[in-house]
Amino acid sequence: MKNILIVGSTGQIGSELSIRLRSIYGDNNVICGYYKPPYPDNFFDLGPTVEIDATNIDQIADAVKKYKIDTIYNLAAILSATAEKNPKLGWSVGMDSLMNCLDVARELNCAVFTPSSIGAFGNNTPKDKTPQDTIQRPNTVYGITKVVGELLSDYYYSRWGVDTRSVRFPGIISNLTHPGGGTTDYAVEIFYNAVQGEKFTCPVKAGTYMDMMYMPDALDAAIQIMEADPSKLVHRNSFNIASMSFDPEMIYAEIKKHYPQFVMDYDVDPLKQAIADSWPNSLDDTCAREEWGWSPKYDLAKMTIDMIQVLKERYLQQTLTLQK
Ligand code: AKB
Repeated sequence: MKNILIVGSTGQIGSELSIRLRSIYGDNNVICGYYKPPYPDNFFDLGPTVEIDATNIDQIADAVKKYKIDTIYNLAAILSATAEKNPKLGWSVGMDSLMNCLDVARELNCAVFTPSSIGAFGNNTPKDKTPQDTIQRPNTVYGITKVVGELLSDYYYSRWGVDTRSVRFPGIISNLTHPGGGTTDYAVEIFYNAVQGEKFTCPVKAGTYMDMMYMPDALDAAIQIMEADPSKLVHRNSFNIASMSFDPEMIYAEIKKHYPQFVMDYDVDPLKQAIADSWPNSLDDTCAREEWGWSPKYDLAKMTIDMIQVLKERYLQQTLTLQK
């Protein structure tokens, strides 16, 4: 990767992936595509940016030509719970951005990363240690866009040789930009409440297991898969990756080790619960480990320590700034 375009660079993944990519490939070689505010305060100072509506193919093509792009990170998406409330929007954002990125990549010779998700599986997929190649019959529009994305990306590779690659992200836990509209968002929000001394009300039941991942590992995955030796890749779109699986009681217990007074109760959101129940408990990521050396660094305990430390420092800084 030399010149990279991120479509959807201000979202949960994009806002941290852009920082990491710029630290590796150079500030001027990573072009951040943005669509709607809010942008971080310093967004326009950190490196090249370009306004891109992912549903507009000309805007993507113009940016690819202007900046001589060789790799596109296609991150535009509407997450699972929001997409269930507005299926048409979920479908059009997911599919239009994908088709546009694939067509531009085919025409202008770029590699494309498009994330898939644990949402690409459904009720009749094996729940535990879900295999790499298995039944994929999701019952959410988000999941359907992810399965179509996997299939179309493989199609563009086998038919036209477009270098498409992908991983199936679990719920991603991050401390910079909030996810918004996902089923796994609770595992991010719980940290913010704990650090601010507030009670947390969990929208999914105790005993609901899902794969989760700390953002630094997710970023490693998104970069390593694009840098992987293509001759070693048996699969492409998309690889199971995993680092931890937990239910609300497990993350609550882990946070309580640091905040013994912290309180969590439940108010189950039927939509999120139904989505979570249809997803795997844990994925088998053997193929990613074997084909491109996937190896996560964070488990639940290590992630909890880091999340709390980062958020605590941030709130302390904010308090000090307000007192000045
Ligand atoms: C969501 O909850 O929708 C996402 C995902 C698992 O893809 N975080």
